Amino acid sequence: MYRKMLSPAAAKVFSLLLLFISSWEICSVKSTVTYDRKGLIINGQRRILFSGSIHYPRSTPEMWPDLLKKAKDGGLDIVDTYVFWNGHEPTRGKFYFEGRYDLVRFIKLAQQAGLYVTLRIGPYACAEWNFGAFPAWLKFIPGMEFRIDNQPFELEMQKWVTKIVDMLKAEKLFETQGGPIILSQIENEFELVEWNLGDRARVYGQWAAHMAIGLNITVPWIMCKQANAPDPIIDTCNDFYCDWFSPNKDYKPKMWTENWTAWVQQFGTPPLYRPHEDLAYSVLKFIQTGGSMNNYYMYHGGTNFDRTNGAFVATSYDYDGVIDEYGLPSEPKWGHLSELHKVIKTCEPTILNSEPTVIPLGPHQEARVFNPPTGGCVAFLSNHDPNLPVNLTFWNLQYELPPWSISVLPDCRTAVYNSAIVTARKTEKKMIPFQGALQNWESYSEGTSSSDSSKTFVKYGLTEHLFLTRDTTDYLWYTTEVFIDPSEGFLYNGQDPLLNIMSAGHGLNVYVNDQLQGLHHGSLETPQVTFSKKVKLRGGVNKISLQSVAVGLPNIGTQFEKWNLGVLGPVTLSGLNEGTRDLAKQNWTYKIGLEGEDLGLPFTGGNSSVQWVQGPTLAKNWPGTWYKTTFDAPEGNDPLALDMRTMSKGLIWVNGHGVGRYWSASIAYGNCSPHPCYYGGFMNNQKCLSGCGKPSQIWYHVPRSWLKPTGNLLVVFEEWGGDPTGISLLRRTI
Ligand SMILES: *[C@@H]1O[C@H](CO)[C@@H](O)[C@H](O)[C@H]1NC(C)=O
Ligand SMILES: *[C@@H]1O[C@H](CO)[C@@H](O)[C@H](O)[C@H]1NC(C)=O
Ligand SMILES: *[C@@H]1O[C@H](CO)[C@@H](O)[C@H](O)[C@H]1NC(C)=O
Ligand SMILES: *[C@@H]1O[C@H](CO)[C@@H](O)[C@H](O)[C@H]1NC(C)=O
Ligand SMILES: CC(=O)N[C@H]1CO[C@H](CO)[C@@H](O)[C@@H]1O
Repeated sequence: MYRKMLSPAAAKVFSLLLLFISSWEICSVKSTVTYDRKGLIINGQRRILFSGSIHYPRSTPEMWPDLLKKAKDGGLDIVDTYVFWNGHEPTRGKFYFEGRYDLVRFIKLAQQAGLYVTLRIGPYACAEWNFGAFPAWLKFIPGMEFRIDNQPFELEMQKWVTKIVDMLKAEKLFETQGGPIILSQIENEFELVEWNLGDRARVYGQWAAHMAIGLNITVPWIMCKQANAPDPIIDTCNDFYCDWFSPNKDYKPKMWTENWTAWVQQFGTPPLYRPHEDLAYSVLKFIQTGGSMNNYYMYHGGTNFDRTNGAFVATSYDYDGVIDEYGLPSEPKWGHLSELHKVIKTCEPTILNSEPTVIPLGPHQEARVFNPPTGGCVAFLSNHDPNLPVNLTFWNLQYELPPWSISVLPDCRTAVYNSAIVTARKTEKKMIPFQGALQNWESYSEGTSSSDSSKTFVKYGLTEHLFLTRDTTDYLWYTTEVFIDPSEGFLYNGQDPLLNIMSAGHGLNVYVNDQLQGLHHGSLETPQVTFSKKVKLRGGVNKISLQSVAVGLPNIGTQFEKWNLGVLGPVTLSGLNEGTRDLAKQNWTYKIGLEGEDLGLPFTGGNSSVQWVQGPTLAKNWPGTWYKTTFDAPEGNDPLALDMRTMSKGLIWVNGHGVGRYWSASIAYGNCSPHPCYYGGFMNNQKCLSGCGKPSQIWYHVPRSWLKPTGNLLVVFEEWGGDPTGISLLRRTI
């Protein structure tokens, strides 16, 4: 836990602050964003600000205006987003700012909705996003080390951050230019890396801060979870509760950049919930202890479309957000927090113009009273007891408080809001099938080795997966030949030889002479895959084919860019007459990606030369199979989803748009046992876990804007084997 620092010499602080403010004033006479210990000061006015995270690529531009309006209507002042470098520069020097990656459009729409913007440029985003938002090519620049004092990294980072800042300045998007951006973040939760890596990390952290300051963005920079953020950067808190937090200087405001509305879901964990009562309690506790900016992470979580999820992260990024994945308000969460925001707004000047007096009212109960000489009186009554309700007497009046709750008295007499008393109406959401399962499926089966394709190449030994794919696909084939002298006989004392394979992750599908030997995968905790099985070989040439599979790149950890993927060995065949043969020491034939990807199946379904089959010959429960069909859009505007529970694992495209990775095989069922709830007063699994022992995710969001009225092309690649005739289209309704 952070301990408040003693304030340094007041004179020094004051002159620093003056310097900071005056440098803004050179740029713009009228609009300013400054701060003091009580809060941000926007155009001269000190504010309590409510903020919510909405990551632009996790929804579609067509959804943005409605999401932003719902955020504004819900009482938010700010929308907060990361900038996703690998979405914008998938190939070095080739930039993409269209569609879901149209950052400027998103920021302008936020302004039109009446919201400010916090832009977390990073460029490290974490965010359960593929590779923490670093482009895969970055890793392969010679001498590269991420997020540490390393010249190649610092050069690329500075180039990128400068490009973004220049773009936003050119569009006049900073508040001081008349735009909505009031805060910008450099780096992201770096403190942890510093503790792990020491001096070189510390040097880089300070370099990043000073590089950012040098960009003259004219609004404050923040660094979350960075107690040593150099002045004038504001260090901010990320946690389930942040009332304990103090910034590193007493003239900086107390701000909470990530108030987790729940927690991320992986393939293999159940959906996680955070009770809205607890969320509201945490926000009030923060504000009554001097907090002035709170950001819900996530306000709208959305979807990890395409292949944008971090390693093993589910495609739904719902996050139990205030607005659900499909863009519908999660009630009563949305309503309960809207009321909180409204009440606090009525108290804003009173809270900002005074320090609270703390009046103990019991062992776990207290009042905090804001009563400035300028007038007004606001009281917060707290019952921090997690289990027992209480009656409190405060200034001669009685108040009943539920356990783990805070009441707001905007006139110090009338309790108009309590964090645990929910008056907003709960709404049930339904998924309604549209015309039952989809019909008229056709199938196309992939080959079972690299030799089935023309786009192969030979290399001696085993090569790292990402080095070859550069993350342009999840799949990489490794194929080699094993010659067994027929004259020796090949029964080896009546025993088949043992094939041993180690893969660094994430998935490994093994074929010997085109016969499937096993479909294996790791997990977030243990991405490595081990295969060890006796296999039947024949006299002469045998073919061993390994399909290595990525399930998103890691987004967190110390130097995660150094983590490898794919079959790196050992690969051995033991129990031969000669003993053990080391297959790592011979030629391998490689093939990047799937044959179906080369044929353009995801985008067009392929041309007339692709031999799709249908009817009784439709392949079912067969690994490495492509499926396609067409469907008409259901009438109306309800959000849509595909129900994938009869399938196992793979990828989905609709009209060429990547719906995402799906994984509904039993191995990706919600395993609740290692996931206790840790939400303060709600140490209770009933409150935040559901769906244990069911697939982590069965519904996959298909944005309306991707559809035409009729003839929409749905393509699915099934890696393990499934039955497409069970796939159905659903409407989500309230
Ligand atoms: C930022 O401002 C300083 C001081 O005015 C100036 O020297 C520097 O060139 C500016 N940098 C940028 C990127 O505008
Ligand atoms: C609080 O007081 C009311 C009215 O006197 C009573 O009905 C209620 O049971 C009391 N609650 C608690 C927790 O003591
Ligand atoms: C391995 O591959 C290289 C390059 O294709 C080739 O020159 C060499 O002859 C191969 N070695 C064997 C043992 O097949
Ligand atoms: C179909 O596509 C393949 C691969 O892209 C190409 O080689 C072939 O010429 C195409 N055939 C027709 C009939 O367009
Ligand atoms: C900055 C950062 O890494 N934030 C992460 C904090 O944890 C949440 C919860 O998983 C992530 O979503 C954030 O990206």
